[in-house]
Amino acid sequence: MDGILEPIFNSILDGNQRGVAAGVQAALDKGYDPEKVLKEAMIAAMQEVGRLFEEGEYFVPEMLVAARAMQGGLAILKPHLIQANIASSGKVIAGTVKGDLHDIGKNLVCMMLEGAAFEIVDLGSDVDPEKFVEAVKTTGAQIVAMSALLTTTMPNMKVTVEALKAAGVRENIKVMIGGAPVTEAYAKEIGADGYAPDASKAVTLAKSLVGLN
Ligand code: B1M
Repeated sequence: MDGILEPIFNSILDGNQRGVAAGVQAALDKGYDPEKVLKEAMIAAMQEVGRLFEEGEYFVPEMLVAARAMQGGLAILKPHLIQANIASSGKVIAGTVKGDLHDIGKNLVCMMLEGAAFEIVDLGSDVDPEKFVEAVKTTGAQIVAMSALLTTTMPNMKVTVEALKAAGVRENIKVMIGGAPVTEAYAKEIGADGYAPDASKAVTLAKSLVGLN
């Protein structure tokens, strides 16, 4: 990692929100590609935070301040990841499933979808299946996009698909899912319409689900 990306990486590990913001701004000022900054410094740092947590060197508070520092950097990066588009590609209801508070990946997916001219109805994190159902009934969206980061909350994706079926709205909507523990096989198993491993592939998938490519 070079001398521009490394301070961003280290500031996330230290939970230093100002350091991340300053580092991201410095990288942009130097003409760095925003996606490179995102992937090579910021997402890489969150992976390292996860590794340190697994090894017992970091605890929940450290994960939390790292996440806050990451969100601070994302706010600066956002306008650079979103390009101006004219026609709407469609509407997406997004949320992290019930019981799960991890929202950084979901927020990134929303940002990239916005950049591809999708309108986003962001339900936030820890979203009840009934809330997804209600949003499908009231927003006229074409896609439900669910995120989960915990193996223990992944089953709530299935519960949500079942709730959509029980409410009689499953046929009206495409369901896409993602998040670190989620797989293509799991998407098939629960009857989702698609899985994407990262935010840029989520855009390709969403476009294909609404017939745009
Ligand atoms: Co938590 N946490 N956490 N955590 N946390 C993980 C997920 C963990 C892997 C860490 C570890 O052990 N290595 C582990 C899960 C283990 C498991 O289930 N297999 C874990 C744990 C155990 C926990 C707690 C249970 C800890 C505890 O309390 N003892 C607890 C649970 C709380 C809860 O949710 N109920 C907990 C809490 C937290 C914080 C609140 C402190 C904080 C989250 C803050 C926040 O999000 N606002 C946090 C964090 C920061 C992490 C790690 C370190 C980083 C997650 C992250 O933001 N990554 C994480 C370790 C890791 O992921 N390696 C960890 C960056 C983000 C850009 O990546 O979210 O994967 P990601 O999103 C990617 C793709 O997955 C994909 O695109 C994104 C960008 O490319 N994607 C989609 C995501 N959603 C998608 C949807 C799509 C398509 C693609 O379509 C709809």
